[in-house]
Order: sequence, then C-alpha cells, then structure tokens
Amino acid sequence: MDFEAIKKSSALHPKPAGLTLQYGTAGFRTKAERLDHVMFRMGFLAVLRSRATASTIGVMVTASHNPEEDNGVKLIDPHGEMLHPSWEEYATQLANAEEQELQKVMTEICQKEEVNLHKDALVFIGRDTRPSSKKLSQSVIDGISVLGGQYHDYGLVTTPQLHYVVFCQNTQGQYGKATLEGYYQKLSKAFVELIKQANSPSSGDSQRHLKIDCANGIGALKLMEMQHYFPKEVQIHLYNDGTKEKLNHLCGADYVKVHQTSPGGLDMKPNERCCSLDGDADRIVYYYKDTADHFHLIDGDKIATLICIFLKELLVKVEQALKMAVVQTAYANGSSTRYLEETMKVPVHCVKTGVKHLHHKAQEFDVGVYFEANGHGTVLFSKAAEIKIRHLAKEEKDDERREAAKMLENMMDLINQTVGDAISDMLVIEAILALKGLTVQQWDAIYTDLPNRLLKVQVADRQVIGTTDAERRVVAPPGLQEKIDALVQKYKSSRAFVRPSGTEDIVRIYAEADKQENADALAHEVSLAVYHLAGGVGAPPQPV
Ligand code: 16G
Ligand code: MG
Repeated sequence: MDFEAIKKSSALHPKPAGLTLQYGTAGFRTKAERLDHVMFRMGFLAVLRSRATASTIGVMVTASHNPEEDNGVKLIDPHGEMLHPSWEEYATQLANAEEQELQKVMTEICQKEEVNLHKDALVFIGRDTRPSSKKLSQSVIDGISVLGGQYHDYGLVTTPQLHYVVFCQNTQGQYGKATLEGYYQKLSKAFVELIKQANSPSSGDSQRHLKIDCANGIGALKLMEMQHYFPKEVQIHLYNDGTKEKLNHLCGADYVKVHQTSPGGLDMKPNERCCSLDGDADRIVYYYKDTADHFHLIDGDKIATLICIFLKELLVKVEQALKMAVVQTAYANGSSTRYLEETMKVPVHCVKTGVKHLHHKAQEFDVGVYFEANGHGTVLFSKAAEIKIRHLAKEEKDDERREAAKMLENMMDLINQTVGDAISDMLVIEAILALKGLTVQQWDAIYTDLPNRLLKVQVADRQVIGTTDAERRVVAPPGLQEKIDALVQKYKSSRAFVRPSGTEDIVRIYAEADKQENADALAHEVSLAVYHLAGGVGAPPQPV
C-alpha cells in the first residue's frame, strides 16, 4: 500500500477530532456533515474486503428512513448480504482511527484477513436521493481509487437494487444481469407471467389500482423507470415522489408504521389499497381506511402471512417435501405468530432484531420467509428447492402440478432474494392479491392484530440491559425480568419485552394485550420499571 498517497488523500477527508461512530445494524448513520471521512475510509474497506473475498463488494450511501439531513453507509457482501460481523468491527476501527493510526489499523486488517494487496478489487457504489449523497459517494470513490481498486458507480439506486447487482456480478449472471435494466426485466417478466394466470378481479374493473407513497425518496424514481415494464392491468399512482416535499418528512413506511396513520400528501378514499416505501425502498407497509374512516395498517407480519398462505398452497400442490418456515422478531404481533403456527401449521422462528439475523436463519430452510413487523423482508429458496421447482415447471406431466410449479418459479424470480426489497415485495403482494382475488380488506381480515404499544426510555447506559431468548427476556439488570413478568400477569393475552436499541441511544419497550388501554398501561408500567432499575435519565416516563 502506498501510505504516502493514502496520507495525502486522507488529509482531504479529515476526521473530526474525537468523533467516534459505530458500524451498527444499519451501517454508519449520523448527520451527513460528519460522514466524509467515514465514506472515504469505507472506500478502503470495500477494496480490502473485495481483495479478501476475491469478489465484488457493494457500498450504499443512504440513511434509509432517517431525516434528510442525515446520511449513512453500508457495505454489501459478495452474495448481496449484509457485511460479515467480523468486518463490522474493522469498519468501526477504521472510521474511528485518528489520522496517524490509519496505517496501523489498515495493516492489521490486512494481516488478520490475509489480504493479498496485488489482487484486483471491484466495488459497486450506489446512493439515495439525499442532497448530501452525491458528494459522499464521491468520497467513497476517492478511497477506492487511492488503494488502486476499480469501481462502478450505479448512481441513484434503491438499496435492494445494489444488493441485487452485487449478487448477480458475483454469480456470473446466474441470478440475473448486473444492471438496473436486468433487474427490471427479470422482475417484470416474472410479474407479467404471474398476473397472466390471474382471473380478472371480481369487481368487474379489469384494472388494478395501487397508490404508492414513495417517501419522497429513490423509490419514486425507480418506479417511474420500471413503470413501462408493467402490464397495463396494473396501474400504480405515485405520491410523495420527491418533487415537492422533503425525504421521509411525514411520510414513508417508517412514519406510517410508527404513527399508525396515513402519510401526508396522499389522499385516501375508503377501501383503496395504498402502500408506503421507506427512503431507500427496502421496506414496505400496506394500509387502507374503511368506510368509517378508520385507518388499517397491514404490516410486515401480515405481508409474511399472505406470502406464506400463497406459497404453502403451491407447495402442497407440487407435492414436494420442501420445508417452509417463517422467521420473525420479538416485535411480530402475537396474533400473527399464533395464526402461522396454529392455523397454518407453519413453523415460526424468532431471532434478534436486524435483517442479518432474519436472513441468516431463513437460509436454513427450503423456503424461508422472513419479515420484520416494520416491513422489511423477503423469501429465500434453497438451491435444492430451486432445482426441484424449475425441473417440475418444465417437465411435470400433470397440468395442475406443473402450473403450481410455474407459479413458484415465477415467485422465486420476482422476489429479491438478496434482501428485503419494497418494489419486489410490492409486486409479489400485488400478484398474490390478483391471483387469489383478494381485496385489501379480506387480506387484513386474515387475523386481527393484538393492540400494542411501542415506547422508548432514555437511560444513562443502555448496555446495562442484557437480553436473551431472541431479545424476549432480559438477564440484566437484576430484578427487571421478574418485574416485567409480574406486570404481564395483570393483563389478558399480554406480552412485553425491552431491548437496547441498535440505532439510537435509548431502550425500547414493546407491549401487547387484549385491549389498547391495557397495552398502553402495560407499556407504561414496564417503561417505569426500566427507568427505575436501569438508570433512567430525566423525568420518569408519563402514561401514554
Ligand atoms: C436497523 C435494521 C432493522 C431494524 C432496526 C431496529 C437492518 C438493515 N436494519 O434499521 O432491521 O428493525 O435497525 O432498530 O438490519 P433499533 O435497534 O433502533 O430498534
Ligand atoms: Mg430502509
């Protein structure tokens, strides 16, 4: 490595003295103006990772659903997955190294990972629509270039699109072409094929309408590009397309999920099917309002359930012993877990919050459906399942079985298996609703969510909260779990847990119960317990 050149270039991307950041579940994320040095150094890290794995690595510049002033960066591993945890640690060390320590930190990474510095390196870069993203992605490029790496700048893309092209590139096109055009073609072909098999909607209206809140983000641009690939029976209407308002401001999937209300900028008529993407289009939630003006949220749990119902019917038809399972987190509504386990008889697994945990677990099954309640999720098909399904779709003599296998094959091609993808998920959902002739209300009525409440409490050090059992129980501080257990006893059908946030300096509290006032009361009581036993700061939490 040419440390002189690195030093010179690094001086143009200085680290604010004393600033420390951590590569968390969503990469680095903070105010955009603090991130220049981080971007530059992530360019380094991507080159080293590319050399260490002899593969193409992705770097995405985005802060997802955070305010427009923020930004962030995430690295994408060869299979389109989140960066390996051991390298998250290196990312943190590199970002926090003072100028004079840079050389040492980089040398250590190279030694530990036996990086061959003479190998080629290729990095794919993408960015969201934030005003700061262009300049920050240029800093990534500067970092890549100093280390002699090659790059391809995809410019404005959704996060899942970058995951997709990285995977395509590293599988020599087997998964698809590593271009946006390739992405649009693969998904739309599968979607058109699926939709063809649907009867026309019972309403007599041969067109299907969907209103989409694009969070004033990248999803709007990419849906506009993709729109002309869609069959004319599917009419999408884009709102919050970024031409007027600020990114994620009073809109987007996170806003809708957290506030359980419709986004600004989208006028909803009763029973109209609507959905919201988040700022980098890797999350989606659906919703509608009924004739009494009540808002109904259809979150990731209900999306997972719909997908499961559909896939299970097809799997039964093709009569292959393919094992399907659902992966959720502790935030999954209790009603969804119950419905999946008891009514659908599908095994459900609970893992820690964060996409990488869900993805990893879902890889254990032939068909692994994973979704976070917040709307991030996808379906993974094992290699063995893929081979069986593709074979049946081509060779099976029995018409019904062959048709079912074809549908599975198209589902496999439509879903982005690298990561949760709002655009791909939306097309999967639209296809399933069309194929099953379901209205948004019928989908919503599959089960009734248990009322729930999410709260947060500020404590001096959130790491005093230790969790176990996929974050469903705490092991520290002493006495807290016993207190939660006692509080839960007071309410019917109730459940509560607390966990330190991975993205904010707070402790999160989740409670659900038979009635909203009980969920609210339980969440409040648990938050008081956290406040008193885990060193709360400021005034005690107030009732909801
Ligand atoms: C990150 C995670 C998301 C998780 C959220 C929880 C990824 C790509 N994103 O945004 O999956 O739901 O963190 O945030 O893994 P919290 O730890 O602050 O509750
Ligand atoms: Mg996102």
